[in-house]
Amino acid sequence: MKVVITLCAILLLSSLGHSKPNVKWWQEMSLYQIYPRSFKDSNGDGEGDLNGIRSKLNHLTESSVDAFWLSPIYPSPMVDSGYDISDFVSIDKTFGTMKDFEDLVKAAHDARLKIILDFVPNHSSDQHEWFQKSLKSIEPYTDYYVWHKGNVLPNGTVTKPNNWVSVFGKSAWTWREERQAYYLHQFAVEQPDLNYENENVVSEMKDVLRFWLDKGVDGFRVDAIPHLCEDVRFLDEPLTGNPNPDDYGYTEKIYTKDQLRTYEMVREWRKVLDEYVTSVDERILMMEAYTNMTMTMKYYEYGAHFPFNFGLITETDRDSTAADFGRVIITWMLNIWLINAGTANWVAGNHDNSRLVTRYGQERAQMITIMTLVLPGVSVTYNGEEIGMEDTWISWEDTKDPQGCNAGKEGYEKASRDPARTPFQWDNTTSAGFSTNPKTWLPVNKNYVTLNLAAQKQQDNSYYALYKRVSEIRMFAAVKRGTLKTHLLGNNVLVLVRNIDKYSVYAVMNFANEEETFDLSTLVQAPQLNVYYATTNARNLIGMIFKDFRALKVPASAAVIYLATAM
Ligand SMILES: *[C@@H]1O[C@H](CO)[C@@H](O)[C@H](O)[C@H]1NC(C)=O
Ligand SMILES: *[C@@H]1O[C@H](CO)[C@@H](O)[C@H](O)[C@H]1NC(C)=O
Ligand SMILES: *[C@@H]1O[C@H](CO)[C@@H](O)[C@H](O)[C@H]1NC(C)=O
Ligand SMILES: CC(=O)N[C@H]1CO[C@H](CO)[C@@H](O)[C@@H]1O
Ligand SMILES: [Ca+2]
Ligand SMILES: [Ca+2]
Repeated sequence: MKVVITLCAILLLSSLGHSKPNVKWWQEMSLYQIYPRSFKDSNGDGEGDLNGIRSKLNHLTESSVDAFWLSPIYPSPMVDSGYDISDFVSIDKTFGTMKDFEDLVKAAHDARLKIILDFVPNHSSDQHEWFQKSLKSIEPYTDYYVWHKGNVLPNGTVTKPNNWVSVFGKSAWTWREERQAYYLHQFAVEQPDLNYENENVVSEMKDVLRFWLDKGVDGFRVDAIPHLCEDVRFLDEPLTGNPNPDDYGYTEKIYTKDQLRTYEMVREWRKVLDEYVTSVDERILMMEAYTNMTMTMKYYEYGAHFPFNFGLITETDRDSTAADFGRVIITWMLNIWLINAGTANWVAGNHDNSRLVTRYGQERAQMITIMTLVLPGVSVTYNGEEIGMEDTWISWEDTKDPQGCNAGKEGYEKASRDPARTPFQWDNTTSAGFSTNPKTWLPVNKNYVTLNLAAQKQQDNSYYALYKRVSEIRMFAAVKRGTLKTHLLGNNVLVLVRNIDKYSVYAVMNFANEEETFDLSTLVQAPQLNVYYATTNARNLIGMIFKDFRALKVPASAAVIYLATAM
């Protein structure tokens, strides 16, 4: 018999507990990320658009989604798939018109869905009017960006201000003849960094928030926030030992990431959002921050509703053990509990990472989907993960992502994020039902003929069936606002227990390649366990009832969810 090791038991008495019954809409939402270019094309040009999204809102409501966020939909030369914005307050014509956007907001709210936009404050496109005027030193735009004259050597040669490297590789500085100066770009050359030392920039960007809040959006997901402000002494960063000065990993980011002024800006944006709070409504700020735990937690302190929790993405892979997953969960819960901040959230995928099924394999991916849906707080789903879409191989000729292009023909396959950005697979018609056009901006994965939503809706053993069924469990009080305990049974079985009053939900996940027998008798205070859901390898368990908990079995690489009601 396996020994029960309680890794840690955490009472979630913070804002999810029953001490505060009026939980806010965003604290327990199922949040869905839409990558607009690849979701649904309504006019046959091969690119997704706003009317396409509007036509598919029923997919979100059917999937128990509460809110969705849109990757950028603003005018953009599309050097970085819309993260290079040339006008922060309008809609790119590829996606539609402002009227289409207003219609989408209305349709979303009519369907009781919250709509969240991507806010990209670190940089604009080099085609933005501000940058064009800044290039020519036209006031008040002269200092809207981070300009530097460079260093003048004794023989008159001008060199880059310092050794800072762009996230996409190569120097973060580019020279412009017109201005006789270098500008900073922490991302692509075409994405000059805005200068938050300039008060006009600070207030312009607050007005950008107000513009969209006035249109009725429910909040923002803030892009690349750790890179917002830089140290204005412009000193060289220390070297890491990586010998290639073109690699982002060449320097230690002590002057270009996690600066205090960045957090102060977050606090100011929160004040702007709070101008819009009503007794029934609250607009939210979510931070995209790939940084360490301390610096991540600090966003709560400075007014973010929450920073995304990327622990599952950054700390686990297809070889991780049950204990590794347990540790990621506990680390996050412990950290938010320590700062008394409340809302947890779980992100397993997004448009910057390989698809779940590709990264972890089919069976593990399913377990991770279960974890994100059963754990406390917010669950985040990247579009396509609910049907288990896989990475698509993209040729060098078809590559669009600058991170891929910069890596060159030899390196692009490793660097490009395009494989996780291909069109959503709705059905088995032309272009997977994404577009009537057989040619789409990125190719459709050939597996769409069988891997698509319509087909999965008809199979009770499909990825989507799992997503839909497990999402429904989020309505249960135990999952909505119950406590969480995690247990490691032996080396391979992780159990998540959610409990409120006499109701409990047990999610049991077996990470081993063989069947495991485990004992839940010390954990269950109810007369019986009812199997609510089981993944592919354990299908025969669905609907079964167990009264003896001492030697339960879970097949290799399977997960089982049990419900129990104490007497
Ligand atoms: C000036 O000096 C630098 C560094 O020693 C050298 O790389 C560069 O070629 C020189 N330029 C000219 C025009 O001599
Ligand atoms: C986290 O990052 C900050 C800022 O970069 C640094 O000062 C701190 O030492 C780091 N903490 C840990 C635990 O690594
Ligand atoms: C296409 O999908 C429909 C509906 O899901 C299904 O009935 C049909 O058999 C599929 N056709 C092919 C060729 O797979
Ligand atoms: C996940 C995500 O949105 N990542 C974005 C971070 O910011 C850079 C620059 O804007 C984008 O290229 C990434 O896609
Ligand atoms: Ca279109
Ligand atoms: Ca910046």
